Amino acid sequence: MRLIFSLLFALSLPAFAQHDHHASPPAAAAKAAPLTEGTVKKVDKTASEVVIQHGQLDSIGMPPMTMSFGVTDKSWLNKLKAGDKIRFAAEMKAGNAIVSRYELAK
Ligand SMILES: [Cu+2]
Repeated sequence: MRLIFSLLFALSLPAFAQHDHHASPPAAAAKAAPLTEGTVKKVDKTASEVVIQHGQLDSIGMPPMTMSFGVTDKSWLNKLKAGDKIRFAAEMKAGNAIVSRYELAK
């Protein structure tokens, strides 16, 4: 019984976090966000997504992981390729993580 209660309590926390997220300032803040290191793992032009192994992304509250992102500009899908090392900024748009800008890392 106690375990279930703890679980329910833990599950209720993200709801508060999300509420806070809605109140956070939009575009201007995201543009100023520091760039995060990432490695392109896959470019999916059909889905307009790019899979990136990324470092800590404070702008969207994510620890390092490999995941797919949408892109702000679809032409980026033709420029990026698997293996590219990039530095990028991410933001949440309509519930999806998207790359808001990037540059190739040297
Ligand atoms: Cu992630």
